[in-house]
Amino acid sequence: MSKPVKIAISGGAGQIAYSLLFRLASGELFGPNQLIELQVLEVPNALLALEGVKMEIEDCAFPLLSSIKICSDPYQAFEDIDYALLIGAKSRGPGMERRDLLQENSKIFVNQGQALNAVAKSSAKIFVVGNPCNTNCLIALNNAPSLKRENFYAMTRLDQNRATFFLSQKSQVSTKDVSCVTIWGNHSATQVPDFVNAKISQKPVETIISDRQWLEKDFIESVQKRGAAIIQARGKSSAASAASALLDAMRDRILPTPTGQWFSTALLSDGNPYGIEEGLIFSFPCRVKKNGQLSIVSGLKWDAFLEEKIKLTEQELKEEREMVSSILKI
Ligand code: NAX
Repeated sequence: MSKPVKIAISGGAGQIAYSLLFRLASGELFGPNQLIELQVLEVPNALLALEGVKMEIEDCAFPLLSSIKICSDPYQAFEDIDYALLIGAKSRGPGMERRDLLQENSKIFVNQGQALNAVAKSSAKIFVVGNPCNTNCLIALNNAPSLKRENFYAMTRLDQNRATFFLSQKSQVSTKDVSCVTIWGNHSATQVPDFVNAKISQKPVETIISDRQWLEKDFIESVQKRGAAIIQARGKSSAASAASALLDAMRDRILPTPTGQWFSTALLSDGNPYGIEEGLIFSFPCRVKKNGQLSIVSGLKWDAFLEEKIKLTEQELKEEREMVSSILKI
C-alpha cells in the first residue's frame, strides 16, 4: 500500500458530496492499492448533519479509507492535502442577482484560497465546483500564490458529459463512440458545447448528424439548459451526475489522455493558443501527457457561428471578473 492520498472536500453535508464521498472512499478513483484520507469541511451549522454522513461512511467499513476528519475550519481541512474539491457555496436565493451571488461566494473563496496557501501541499490540485465556479476558482487561485497556478480547475465535465449524451442520443450510438467534446468558456448558460470539432465514431459530427439547425439550436440549448430542466423536474439541482462528473474530471487529470482524445476543463487562460483574454478561468480542450503534464489542445478550428458564441462566453467571464475586481486587486 502506498502513502494515503489526502483529499479535502468542502460542502460535505450537501447533496453533491453525499453522492461523492462514498464513491471516493470506496477507492473507485485511485484503485485497490491506494489508501485515502478524507478531510471534510462544512459551515458550523451543518456539522451535525455532516457527522451523520461520517457515521454512514464509517458503517460502509471501506478497507481503503484510513481516516475521515470533519471540521469547519479550512486551515484544518486543507492541511497537507493533495486534492481539494471545493463544492461548498451559497446557492442563489430568491430575487438574488448573479452579482450578489458572486459577492457572497467570493468571500468564501478568498478565505479558502488563503487557507490553501497556508497549509496545502504546493503541488495540490484544486477542483472548484461551487458556483459561479469559474470565477470562484479565479478568486481561490489569486489568494493562493504558493500553489501552482496551473493546478486550479473549475468543473465543466458535467457539461461535457451532457453534450456527449445528447450527441449519442441523436445519432443513436453509444456514448463511448462520441469523443473530443469540448465545452468552451464559462460553466453558465453562455457555455459553448462544440459540435464542430467533436467526433462520432471517429468522424466529424456533421458527417453523421447533418441537421445543422438541430446542432446550432436544440443541441446547444439542451446542454446549456439541462441544469434548469433537472431542477424543474426533480425540484433540486443536479447532484449524483455532478458527483460523477467530478470523479471523471479528477480521472482526466490523473491519467494520461488516450491518443487522439481530449477532455474539457476550465483553467487559467494565460498563454492559451486561441487568443482568449488572459487572467480568466476559461474552459478549453485539454490533454494530459504520460508525464502528468496538462496542456491545452491547440489547432481546433472555429467557424463563424462558434466564434461568435465563444466571444460571448469570454465577455461574460470578463464581466464576472470585473464584478470581483476589488477582491482580485486588479
Ligand atoms: P447543497 O446546497 O446541497 O450543499 C452545499 C453545501 O455547502 C451545504 O451543506 C453548505 O452548508 C455548504 N457550504 C456553504 N458554504 C460553505 C463554506 N464556506 N465552507 C464549507 N461548506 C460550505 O449544494 P449542492 O447541490 O451540493 O451544490 C454545491 C455547489 O455546486 C453549488 O454552488 C452548485 O451551484 C454547484 N454545482 C456546480 C456544478 C458544475 O458543473 N460546476 C453542477 C452542479 C451544481 O449545480
